[in-house]
Amino acid sequence: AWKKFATQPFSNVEDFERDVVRHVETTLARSIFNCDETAAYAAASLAFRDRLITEWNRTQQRQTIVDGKRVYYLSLEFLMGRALDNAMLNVGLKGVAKEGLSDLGFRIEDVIEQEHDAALGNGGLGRLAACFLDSLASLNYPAWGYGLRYRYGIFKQEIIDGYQVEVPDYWLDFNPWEFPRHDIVVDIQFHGTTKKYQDENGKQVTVWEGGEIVRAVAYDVPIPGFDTPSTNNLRLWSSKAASGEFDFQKFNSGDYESSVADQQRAETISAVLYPNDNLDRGKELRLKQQYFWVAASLYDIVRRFKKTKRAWNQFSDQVAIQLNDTHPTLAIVELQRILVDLEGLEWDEAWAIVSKTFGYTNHTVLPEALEKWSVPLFQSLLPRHLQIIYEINLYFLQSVERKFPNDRELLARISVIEESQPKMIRMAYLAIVGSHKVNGVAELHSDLIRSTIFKDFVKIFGPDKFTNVTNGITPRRWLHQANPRLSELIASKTGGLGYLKDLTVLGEIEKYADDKEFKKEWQEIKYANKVRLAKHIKATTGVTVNPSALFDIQVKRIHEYKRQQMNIFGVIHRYLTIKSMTPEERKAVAPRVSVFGGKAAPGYWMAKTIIHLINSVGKVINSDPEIGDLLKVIFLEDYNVSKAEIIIPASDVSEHISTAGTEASGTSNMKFVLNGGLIIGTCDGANIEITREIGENNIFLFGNLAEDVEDLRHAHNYGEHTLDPDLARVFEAIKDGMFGDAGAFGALTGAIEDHGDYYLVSDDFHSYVQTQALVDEAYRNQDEWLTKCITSVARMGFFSSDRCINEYAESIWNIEPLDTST
Ligand code: 26Q
Repeated sequence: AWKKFATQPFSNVEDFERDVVRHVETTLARSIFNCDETAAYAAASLAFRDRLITEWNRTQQRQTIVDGKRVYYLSLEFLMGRALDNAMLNVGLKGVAKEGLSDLGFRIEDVIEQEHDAALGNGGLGRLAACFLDSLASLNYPAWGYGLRYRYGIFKQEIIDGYQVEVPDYWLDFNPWEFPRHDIVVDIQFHGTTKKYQDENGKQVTVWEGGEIVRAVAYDVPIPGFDTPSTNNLRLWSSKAASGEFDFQKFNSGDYESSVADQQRAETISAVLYPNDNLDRGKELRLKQQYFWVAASLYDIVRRFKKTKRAWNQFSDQVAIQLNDTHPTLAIVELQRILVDLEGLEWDEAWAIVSKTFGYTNHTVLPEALEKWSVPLFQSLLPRHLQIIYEINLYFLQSVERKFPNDRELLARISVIEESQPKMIRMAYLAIVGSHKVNGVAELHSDLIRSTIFKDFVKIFGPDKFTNVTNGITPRRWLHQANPRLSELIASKTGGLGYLKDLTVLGEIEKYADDKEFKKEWQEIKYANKVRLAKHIKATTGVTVNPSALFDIQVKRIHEYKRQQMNIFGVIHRYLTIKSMTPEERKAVAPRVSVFGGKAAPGYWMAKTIIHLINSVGKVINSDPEIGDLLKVIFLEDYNVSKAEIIIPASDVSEHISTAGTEASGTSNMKFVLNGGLIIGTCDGANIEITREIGENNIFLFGNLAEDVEDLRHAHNYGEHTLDPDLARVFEAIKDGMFGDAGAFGALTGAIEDHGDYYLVSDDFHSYVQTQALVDEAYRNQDEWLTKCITSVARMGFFSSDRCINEYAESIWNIEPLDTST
């Protein structure tokens, strides 16, 4: 009987409309005569959700029956963006939805716009995790994501009088994409004490007792694959008070207030995403978040494994766990604790299992981003874990001592414990020691970690443990969804949407790189995308920009190493140059719109000053009647995933200009090129591999190389630093008050003039300005420009996150896709 009544999800327009109306009337309890866009969004989402749930359940059943190896992706960040558009496209029913919604009186774009971004991440690392989930599902891998269900995602950015103001992002008001699992709860322990004793067989055992308990509740999010029934699971943990007798007693004895306070303290753990990107601040609550999430996830993973009744030595044949940076490193310690303390395995036996299970991905070489936690903090919060870390370190140091006898300095350098005041735990070292593979995210970055920060470990473990997996992006969201017209054009020349499943098929469009008709269509699409962005700029900033101007875009987190300051100094230089021209000379200037966007960490004062300068410069230039359309400067408020989907397809040129050797990979560089924009960039991160793939005639590279950075910095510190003359003129203009209160920007100029110019802005400035002139020149020849763009897109196949995930699957996880035909 069950089968007969199983849910039949819609697949045509009429059934879709019926589902939407049913959800409006019954699920939302609203009259169809009172159905606005919000309600239409809600009902359409619920209709698609019904479809996803069916396939999601099937996928999970299939995984259980096959009983093969699964991969678990542990990430504190998942920057998902909107789900409805993605679900419609991945399921292949956007056309149906469009027609159905139109019948009901709605434009699908307006309905999609109602959704609040799921912004549970800061930037690159979090968005990478989201692209990986899309690829894992699209490639039918049995995979789960584990994260935290923050009540507040990354803050919303408002620009008030040119300054960044942070507004909380409360996004859970109505979220049809999550399913609370009130039956899946794990109680997580903090603080307390440890005791050692002998059990009945005379074996030494350690128990961890007392302290406080916080309850983790699972919330599941379905992740649909593209053009496949596979629908994977993202499990996010939410914290709440454990309803113990203690609270109950408090409550009954009239201590209501303190019982509520306990509740709030527990809920604080998953309340908010830390808004720092590439910076570690060592806050206790952050460590609590990490352990809470890691312990709940491991309990869940181990429980699933135990159901299969296998022997422990088969654990790593069934389970691969990938650590997205060091944030989940405690998982290594927690699994060792479970196996030794709770399951009674011998230390060595347990350690063999643990170190075969984990893989660790490093995303940064910046010293200020390498996680360290103080030993006293650990002692108080996780006393048993501290003991285990010491023990892991002891065995590790002993093994190194055997291999490299009498090298005390080596031991001090590689110890998981830094002998500082207070002592610190080096999480990256712990992650390396406890993993079977360590990877960087682009070739240069992987080479750098092998030759600098992890050099000693390469000597100890051998080179095979360290590898590279160059990042990728999902072409479903970053081409098909963000740029539907370009996707359609490509599909029309490559035999349909198959290219979205094998991005190397893009190669087939290279034969149109000189095709007049094709180029015309290409140019029209780019122009339409620029018109769309121009409208957005007008609506949000009030500034009118000319869509025929060259759109030059830099959108990413604001950070000194990414050098937005160099970009805005370049804009000022351009402004001064135009101002010094005769009207006749100005006629030859190529019009340009410089677009910036990105959030500064709330405590990162220098980054906030950069935002302030960009806005101050924009205010002056945009209202200068002499300049008109020749130059406009725009700061787009609140850059996020859904805004990226409008911004990226509209670029002619995008800027990826980090100091060489600092940007691990970058992924927006890939998104911009895939959408037919060219890059101005340094020889850093994935720019280098993009150049290799698309050809150096199709990219504007400039600046010093990573291998020269150390010497340049050294020279600066010995006073051999002369300010670039063009940059000096820019600084004079700033100091003259051309952009308002000169004092406000003293820190920015001072960092370069007086404090060693750590990010080499002055060293690279001349080369940057010259290369920008080459961009102007190249853009003048639209015919050649279009050839460059088309050729570049044709050669971007390598940068699909599908390729990237297949590399992880083969070389790190050793997992196979599931057969979805049964
Ligand atoms: C660490 C400790 C305490 C608080 C916060 C953090 C923290 C949070 C986020 C440290 C780092 C991050 C994020 C790092 C990040 O986004 N890295 C980027 O990862 C991308 C994907 O690999 C790369 O493309 C970028 O180059 C890299 O900057």
